[in-house]
Amino acid sequence: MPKRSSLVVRERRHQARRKVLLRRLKIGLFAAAALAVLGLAALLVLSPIRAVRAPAPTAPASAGEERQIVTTMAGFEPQTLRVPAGQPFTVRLVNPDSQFHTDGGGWHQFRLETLDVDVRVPPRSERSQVFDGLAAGRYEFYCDICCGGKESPTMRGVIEVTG
Ligand SMILES: [Cu+2]
Repeated sequence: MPKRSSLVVRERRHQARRKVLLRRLKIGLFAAAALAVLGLAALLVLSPIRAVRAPAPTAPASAGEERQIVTTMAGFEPQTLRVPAGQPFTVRLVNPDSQFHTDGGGWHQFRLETLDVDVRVPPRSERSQVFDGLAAGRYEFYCDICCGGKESPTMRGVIEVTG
């Protein structure tokens, strides 16, 4: 009889310990799941902010005089650059458009076929293109990403090089 009761006691202790372990396991699993959900939520909340706040790439090298062209859905501003022949210069392309434009996602392009230049400017960013001294002439550029592409009269321009 005392043997049996000690067996029962041992069995009860065993069960109690198992219950405690099970409860700890449940709490651990719940905590892990809660952390995973919180982490995912934080990622979802922060990722668009991070995208918008993405720092502009470091300023690229520039040479000579710097000329700025603002490129938006309305076109290039200005559409004509006049530079002297044989002088290096830098075109700074500023794109203030947001990525929420349905037409091209806010990207613009600065394409000069004759010089094999193809700069793509992401939304709310700047890019620079350095030109070594050019020979006199007209160098046409266009954007083929938005607004009907290169056939659009506003998404075209020209660099007039005189010497
Ligand atoms: Cu464009």
